[in-house]
Amino acid sequence: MSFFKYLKTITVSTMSFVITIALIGGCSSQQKGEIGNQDAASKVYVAPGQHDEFYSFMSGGWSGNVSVYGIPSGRHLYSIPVFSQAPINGYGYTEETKAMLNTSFGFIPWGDTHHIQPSKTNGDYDGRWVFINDRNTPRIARIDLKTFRTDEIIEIPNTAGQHSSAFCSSNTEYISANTEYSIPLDKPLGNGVDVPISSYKENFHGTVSLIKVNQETGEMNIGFQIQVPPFDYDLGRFGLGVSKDWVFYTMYNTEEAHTLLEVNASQKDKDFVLAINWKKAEQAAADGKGQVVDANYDHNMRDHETGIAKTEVMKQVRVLKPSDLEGAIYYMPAPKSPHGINVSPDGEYISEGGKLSTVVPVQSFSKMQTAIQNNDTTGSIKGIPILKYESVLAYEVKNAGLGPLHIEYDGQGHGYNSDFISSEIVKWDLKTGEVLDRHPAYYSTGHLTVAGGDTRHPYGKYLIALNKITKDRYLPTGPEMYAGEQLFDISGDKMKLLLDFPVEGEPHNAAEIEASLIDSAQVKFFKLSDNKNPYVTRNEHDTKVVKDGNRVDVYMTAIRSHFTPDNIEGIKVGDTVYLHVTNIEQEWDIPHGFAMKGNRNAGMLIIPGETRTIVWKPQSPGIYPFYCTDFCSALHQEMQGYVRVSPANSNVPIKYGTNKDI
Ligand code: RUQ
Ligand code: CUA
Repeated sequence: MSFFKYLKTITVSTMSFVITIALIGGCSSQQKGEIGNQDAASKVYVAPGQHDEFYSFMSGGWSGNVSVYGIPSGRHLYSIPVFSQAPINGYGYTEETKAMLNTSFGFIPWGDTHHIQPSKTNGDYDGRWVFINDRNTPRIARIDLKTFRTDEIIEIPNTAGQHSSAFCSSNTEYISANTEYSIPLDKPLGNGVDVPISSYKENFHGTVSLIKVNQETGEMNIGFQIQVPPFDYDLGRFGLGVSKDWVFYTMYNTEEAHTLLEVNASQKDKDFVLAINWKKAEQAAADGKGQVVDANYDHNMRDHETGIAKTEVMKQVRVLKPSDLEGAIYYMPAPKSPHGINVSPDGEYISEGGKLSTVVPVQSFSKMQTAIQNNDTTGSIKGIPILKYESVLAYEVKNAGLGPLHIEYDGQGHGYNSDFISSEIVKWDLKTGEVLDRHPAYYSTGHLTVAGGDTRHPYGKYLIALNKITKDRYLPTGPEMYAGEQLFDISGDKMKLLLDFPVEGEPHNAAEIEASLIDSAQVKFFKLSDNKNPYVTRNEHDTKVVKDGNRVDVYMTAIRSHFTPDNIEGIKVGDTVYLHVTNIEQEWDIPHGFAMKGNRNAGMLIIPGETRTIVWKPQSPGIYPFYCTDFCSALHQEMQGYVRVSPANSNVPIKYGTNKDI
């Protein structure tokens, strides 16, 4: 059947499925899952004052951030600002955090997050960091789990549509990132970037990037890149256990199409999984293989002393070619246009969601090693040998549903795949591929996440379907609705639907970490004595207003329930005012907010012990009130003040104070 016909068939079947569901309406117990069931309710009930068992970190998709949920309750605990400015606390607006969003393209206040990966030790989560990618502006962020804050963002050069990222190796040695959209590269890697689009085959290239993580500090640096053929590298996973030295990526568009990919990149029957022995690649880079080329990318880090983000402009990167990696890089055929990929807890099975096929192929790592030894190949592409499909295949999961996208494992010998088109979750035996159970999902599941599902020891217990379409699952909110997640109990033979809950943006994937790995290590406030911000004010006696030409620095403190100073005069139109506010509280959960009338900027939230700075350029003379935005005490309303702004040519002197006439 031609692809177009195929597409029509799947569209029609999706439609009729959706229509069927819509017709069944509210009266179907199946559609409502097992929610009405007391037993299901008690499984997700977390009593008031009690805590959830797991943190779920969900990529926020086009929100550019990460959302944190409690599982099993599905309660939204927090959203971590990452690639997008966050008016909720001033991230990306304050002077301390703005540099976090610098890129070689300039300041970019938005991102598209896709894949969350927690740091690991010996293949299990260790609760130190989570990493996440921005697909549009190729960047990777590291979030510290003691503070739930973005501490570092590194841009990835020679890359576009950075989708197969940010995957993490067994001991967090590397985070991996790739090109999905191949692009032309500057000399000496390519022929330059200003080339006709029609010269795709000659001039476009893909890259794989391995980002080295410092084990003490978490700091990321690009270890090396590998230049690969111009296919679309889609998703990836590092091996575990026996395969831990390897990393695997799905890819499509071996047709090398550059237009109407839905048809032109679906011509061939098979695409590939790219398998790289990263240990050997690391050795090749250490031996000086490949070449160090000019590059231009930003590396932003929060300075641990001052708390202020700084940008370092990076100028070089080492790039290897497949010819530098003999015996360390292979293609394994996969059914056309595969999407998700995952590796079983023991590292032996590698399975992909062949989204345009109905089977899930499962490759065997040991068979792959034998095939490599026997040179069991069917040719090569640009120096990358292609292993024989049959030689590396363990089995195909038949009846895996329509449009299999993602796979997870539960550590009890089962695999699970999601189906976008037939909207279901299918459970199978990991040794044989025999289908054991299937359950409808509402609707169109993309990623799946089993608690701890990509580790050596999955917690199992729960599976979350990250659905792309919400339709009628909640009270409608106009034409735009949040995405819907569904929590399944997978502890028994049959999957049981326990709970629906909505999430912000489009969560492409998620990771559940045992709460006990994270909760006891939380930072509750910052020690004022450790605050090395150059504009810190540690007590009210040291507050001041300093004018130097048109620049005014206000050194202010906040404590329940007043600012010092709270009356300021002598500021003129044309001045640039830096409002440095230090929260001098030393107690958990007592932030103060700060907002200035007429400021063309966000407000800010200041955590105890920290200093935050917002810039204000008053536009016209007048009295400008400011106030605390966070209800911090019974006298929170009273936490306010006034700034007098005079005309540019006035001679009102700088005066400031609290509880006195200035
Ligand atoms: S994706 S729905 Cu961006 Cu991970 Cu698969
Ligand atoms: Cu401080 Cu309200």
